[in-house]
Amino acid sequence: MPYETILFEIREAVACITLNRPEKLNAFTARMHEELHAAVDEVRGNGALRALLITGSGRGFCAGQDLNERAMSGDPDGPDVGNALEKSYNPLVHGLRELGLPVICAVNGVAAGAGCNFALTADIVIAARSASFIEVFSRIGLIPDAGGTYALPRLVGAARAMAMSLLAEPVSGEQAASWGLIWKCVDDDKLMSEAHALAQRLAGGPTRAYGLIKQALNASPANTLEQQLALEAKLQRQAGKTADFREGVQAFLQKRTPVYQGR
Ligand code: LHQ
Repeated sequence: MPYETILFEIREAVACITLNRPEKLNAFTARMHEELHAAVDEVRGNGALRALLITGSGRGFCAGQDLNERAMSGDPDGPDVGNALEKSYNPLVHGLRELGLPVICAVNGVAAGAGCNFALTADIVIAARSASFIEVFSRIGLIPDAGGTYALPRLVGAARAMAMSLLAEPVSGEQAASWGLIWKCVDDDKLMSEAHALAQRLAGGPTRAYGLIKQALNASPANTLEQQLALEAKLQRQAGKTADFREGVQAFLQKRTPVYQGR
């Protein structure tokens, strides 16, 4: 599909998706959802890819749902927002969480509403110092969606999750990093070089183990210790059968840097 609202590039083993409606702070439209869906499918289907980097063009990362879309205002009884979530947002969140390779999000500016929670779906989030995270939903009478009510209390604890959601105040990149909402915050002019370096580094790693690490950590909050130990045994059994594990051990014993193939 020709992309109009995103840019999709492949550099070596790294795919990069750039949300690209800068004049509207990259707000989501139905078209952008279709394109994101297609791009994530493309990443999933391309066995040569080993990391995905997501960012936004212009001064914002993503301002959430485009509130000008006709579907948002057509029905006098109010739109079926749940439908938009079920059809577009929820599959996007699932798709990224379940990708078997690391997803890095470089938050270059404001990340608001579903744009904030979309960013938090990534495995590693790195933000520019001038970026901000806003659970903006309550300003317009909605609740955090796109996985926000799942991610927030797990990342920053109940007190901060609740205040972020009720007050809808911007949280700066620096604050977000110090709270553990994201991995780290860097100077604006370093954001993209750091994010690309991180993506390249991860693309040279043991991709299958990374996918299994994601599965284990993402399952953890809902599991008992017993369930999690059983899951670790199951996933570690798979990791132990990979060529990358053999290479990792050999490289260690031979005192050299491992060369991982992602297999
Ligand atoms: C926008 C938007 C936007 C359209 C900036 N839409 N144009 C899911 C399922 C279905 C339905 C509902 O929702 C959801 C989930 C959600 O995401 S709900 C939350 C929706 N998002 C918002 O409520 C955020 C609205 N935006 C803002 O509050 C501000 O723009 C923020 C705080 C993000 C940034 O403020 P500023 O830096 O002052 O920028 P700005 O407001 O001047 O925006 C720049 C332009 O972008 C402007 O257009 P214009 O033509 O006037 O220059 C805005 O209208 C446009 N824009 N967000 N969501």
